[in-house]
Amino acid sequence: MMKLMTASALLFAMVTLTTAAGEWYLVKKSPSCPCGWTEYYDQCLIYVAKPMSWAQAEINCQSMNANLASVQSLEEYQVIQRLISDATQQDGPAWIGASDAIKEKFWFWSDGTPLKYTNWCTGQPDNFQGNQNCAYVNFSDKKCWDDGGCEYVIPSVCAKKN
Ligand SMILES: [Ca+2]
Ligand SMILES: [Ca+2]
Repeated sequence: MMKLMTASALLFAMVTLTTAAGEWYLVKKSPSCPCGWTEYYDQCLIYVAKPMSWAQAEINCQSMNANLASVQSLEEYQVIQRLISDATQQDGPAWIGASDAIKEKFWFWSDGTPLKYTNWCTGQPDNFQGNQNCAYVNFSDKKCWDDGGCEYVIPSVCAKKN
């Protein structure tokens, strides 16, 4: 009797695993992001026009199951810049997820990943007046990154896994 139960439990487990794998396959194959989001590899990106402080912007992203965007390559930065220019016909500033607010010069992304790729403007991040801990894009004519005061109120870009 015990052996029979064990065998049927095993069979049940196998069926469950197969179903789970099938569902996972369906999820992975799903190509589309929610309405209004732009697909980029396994991510969905969105430009948020409403001006907010960096922390407000991050919490707003989190309310959509996202974080402020963590930019991992020049290509991804260019996608984000295009998102901004498509939405606004301008190349204005927007928060991304990099911050050194926890410890000066220790930059990381709000989604928990380390900063590898960066596009800082020359001389940035400079922590101007000892109080610049949050990264935004499209600074200066070069449209590169600057560290600004986290209380600046500007648009933002969120990203989440697709
Ligand atoms: Ca700083
Ligand atoms: Ca700066």
